Amino acid sequence: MAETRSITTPIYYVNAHPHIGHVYTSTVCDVYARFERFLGRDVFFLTGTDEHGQKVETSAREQGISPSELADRNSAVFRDVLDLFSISNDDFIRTTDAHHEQQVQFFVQRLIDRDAIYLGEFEGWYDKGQEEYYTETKARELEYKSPISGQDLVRATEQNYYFRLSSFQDRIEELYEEQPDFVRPQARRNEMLGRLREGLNDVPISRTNFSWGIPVPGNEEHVIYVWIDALFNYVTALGLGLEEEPEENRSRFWPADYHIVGKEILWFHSVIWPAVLMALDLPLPRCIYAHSFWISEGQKMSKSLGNFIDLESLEGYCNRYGGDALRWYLVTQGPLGATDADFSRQHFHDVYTTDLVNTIGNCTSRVSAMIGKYFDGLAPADPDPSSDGWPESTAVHVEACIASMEEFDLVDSCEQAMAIIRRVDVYINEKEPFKLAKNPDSMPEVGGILYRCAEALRIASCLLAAAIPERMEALWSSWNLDIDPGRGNLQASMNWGGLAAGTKIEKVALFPRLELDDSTD
Ligand code: ME8
Repeated sequence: MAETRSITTPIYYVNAHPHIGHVYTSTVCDVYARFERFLGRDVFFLTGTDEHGQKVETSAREQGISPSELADRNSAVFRDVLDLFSISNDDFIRTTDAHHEQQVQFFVQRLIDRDAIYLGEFEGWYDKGQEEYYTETKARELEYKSPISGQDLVRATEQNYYFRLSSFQDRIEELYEEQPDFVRPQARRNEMLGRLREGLNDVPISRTNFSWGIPVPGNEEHVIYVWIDALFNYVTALGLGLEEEPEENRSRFWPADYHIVGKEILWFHSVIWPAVLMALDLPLPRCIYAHSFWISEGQKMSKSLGNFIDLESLEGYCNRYGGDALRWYLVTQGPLGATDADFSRQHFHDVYTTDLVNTIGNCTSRVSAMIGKYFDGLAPADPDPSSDGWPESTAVHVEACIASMEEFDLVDSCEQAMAIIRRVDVYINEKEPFKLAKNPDSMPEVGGILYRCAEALRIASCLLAAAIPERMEALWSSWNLDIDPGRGNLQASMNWGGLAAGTKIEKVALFPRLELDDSTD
């Protein structure tokens, strides 16, 4: 049986339009999922939409439609985005899916039965936009304003169902202690630890001031807090909590390997969610990875500054540079670490030119042109395959590339593949096959050099296929390589010598050189 890997994005709110943030998180998950599938793993990649809550109810009212109409309409927009950006998710969950609603009620009932949820009175500082309560300490720190919308926090009292988060203090601290990689990156883990040490309070998990949500079982005046509803998507999509055996058994994908989220929703994922799972005796995910934010042209994105990277501007980049160029920029330059990343038109253009045009594009076209010129476009034989340590040095990068991907270090994983390509460039410059080819006696040597270059590029292309799938497929087709990530044989494809002598190597121009154009958005 193949090993499983499962990865999730947050499920996105349907009351806003998709933008770079959503495309980013979905793309990094997609790269991992594609790579792991190519490695032959049994992968489950989940994304979806978060459709309940007061904000959706209010927006729908303002637009004169029902909340479910609004949810249908905007959830479809998010689904279309996945196609547009070649996201290969295995499922798309909607929190309005009937099965999800039933399963959430099942879990909440179980939590009530176990006394992990109780009915009580609550007073606190409420962020209307985020539908989130803050403690006095936190509210004071925020100067009683929403960190997201800037609106005043309001004092609110409610009779609510509460989750006994306070009783999980020790277990959550132990979890952080025993699994230092439970929250990544490290700086975010430290932040969560700091907050944990302030002490955990019980959290309200129901609302009575609106109705667009899943009713609390047995007390329909209360709807389940949108965050609890939403977090459960990770297990309801896998069929957990269903009374009947689902058609497709996906329980093997729990616990998830990675929940990839933005830093603003880490607390829910790294403290509340594990406590809920503990209360249900369900296994915990392996890692909650919280990336930072994209800012734009040096500033926080905002509609009023005109630097908001919405779908339209992303499509502009795709149309001009190609979808893979956008993926490459997001993955290699994005905010996977603890600091925000700046999306700038100039930087995008520079990265495109340096990595894709000058490195991958130039090297592949150089090698195919020389094979065209000196060997009639047929891959030459290598008279001395072990020459210059190619099989070994490539294997080192392959291994490191795979190991980094497993650790969700996408930047290093891509870098390992790029290192192979850069070595090919250096090798050509050193060996100067174009000079050797002037002497007919040197042709076997030239053949060996070019074979090694093409073979190293073939291997690098397999490693890069998860990040830039469309262009790597174009390369495979020009070079008549029978590579199909769907066969899950990345390891085997990596063996040195996979390129057969005599293979037709056609010329390729993978990434056109472009001028910086101000009209991308
Ligand atoms: O929070 N840079 O949904 P949401 C990078 N429904 N990523 C960004 C970003 C930015 N500037 N802005 C947003 C919700 N994101 C809840 C989640 S999960 C059980 C419920 C990404 O539509 C990032 O992944 O506001 C962030 O966590 C997510 O979009 C928030 O999406």
